[in-house]
Parts: sequence; structure tokens; C-alpha cells
Amino acid sequence: MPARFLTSAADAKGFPEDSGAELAVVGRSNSGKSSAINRIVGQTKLARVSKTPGRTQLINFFELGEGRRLVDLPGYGFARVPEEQRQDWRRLTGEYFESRRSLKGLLVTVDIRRGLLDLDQAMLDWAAGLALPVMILLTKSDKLSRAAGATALQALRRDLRDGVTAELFSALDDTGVDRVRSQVEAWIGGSLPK
Ligand SMILES: Nc1nc2c(ncn2[C@@H]2O[C@H](COP(=O)(O)OP(=O)(O)O)[C@@H](O)[C@H]2O)c(=O)[nH]1
Ligand SMILES: [Mg+2]
Repeated sequence: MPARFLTSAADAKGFPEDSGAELAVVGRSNSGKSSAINRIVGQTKLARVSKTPGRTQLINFFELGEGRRLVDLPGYGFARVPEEQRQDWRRLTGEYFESRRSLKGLLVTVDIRRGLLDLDQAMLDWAAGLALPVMILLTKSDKLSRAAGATALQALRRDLRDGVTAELFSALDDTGVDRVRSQVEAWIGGSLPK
């Protein structure tokens, strides 16, 4: 079964039934989250890839198979966002993290050229508090040489707590795609669409 769009939610009332298993994807605006989602599910246009980030404050649910979902959380860290929208983000994301029993793991997209910033660290702390396993995708790894990418990955891995892993990732040259897909399958069971 190909992955398909299920629903968008602006609050907890719009979430689909909390059964089965799902993983969530989150990251800074423009960090390559939508591109990663498309690559992971093997479709080019499931999640929109945007050059003007920061607008959507919706949680998008995609179905990957019977009772298995991928959840696209709104991005954070877009500079020109009013305080009101930041609060919306915290409320919506908080309602999601604090209610979803079917949530099995979190992918965090981090642009390899920027590295882990404060808001990424806050997200990792939040996940730690919920005992939620995390895989960090160091995205756009094609922008660095192989050696520079390996160095960045090693440096990041040194500081990670238990339950957090990291991989190089590129939606452009497919670096890391197989590993991420395996992790997703381990979290939610079944096999991903090709
Ligand atoms: N070179 C390169 N560019 C990428 C990659 N992934 C995303 N991008 C570009 O980064 C920008 C933001 O990507 P997008 O997936 O929309 O990020 P999002 O805002 O986090 O969902 C777009 O211009 C993408 O084409 C990648 O793996 N390699
Ligand atoms: Mg996006």
C-alpha cells in the first residue's frame, strides 16, 4: 500500500484515533523535514517541499499501512514568526506529545551545516522527559564532503544521551535512507512502502 494522506489537525480534537503505532517527524523550518519524509516513504510529493517555510501550524497524519502512521509536526525556529504563532506551536505540539500513546519514536531533522541549535536541544530534552526514542537526521549531508560529514556525525554522537541516535542523511543522494527506514520499521512494525 502506498503511503497516503490521512488528515490535518489544528488541535487534539482533530487527531485520528490513538491506536496502532506512529512515528513523528519534527525539526527547524527549512531543515529538510518534508524532503526527508518524502524520501522515507518513497514518494516525491507526499509532504510539500517549500522554499517559504514557517507558515503551517498543522499536524499532518499520513497512513503507511493498516494502523501505522507517520506524523508531520509543524517546524520550529523560523525567525519571522510572531510570538502568538510560537505559542500556537507549543500548544499544538504539547497536546500531541502529551496525549499520543501510539507514538513510538521521533525523527528530528537537523541541517548538518547548522548543527544542533537551542530549539533542537529543547526538543531532545522534551523527548527525554517522555522517554521517547529519537533518531537525529543530519540532513543535506551532500552539502559537505564525506570527511566533513563523518566528523560532524562523530562530534554529535559524542554528546547524545541514551535513547538518541544520529545518522547522516541526504534526500538528494540517498545517504542514510535505508537506515532511517529500518529504524522506522522497527518502531512501528510492518514494512514501509518502497
Ligand atoms: N542539497 C540538499 N538540499 C535539500 C535536502 N533536503 C532538503 N533540501 C532543500 O532544503 C530546502 C528545505 O527543504 P524542506 O524539505 O522543504 O524543509 P522543511 O522546511 O524542513 O520541510 C529546500 O530548498 C530543499 O530542496 C538535501 O538532502 N540536500
Ligand atoms: Mg516542510
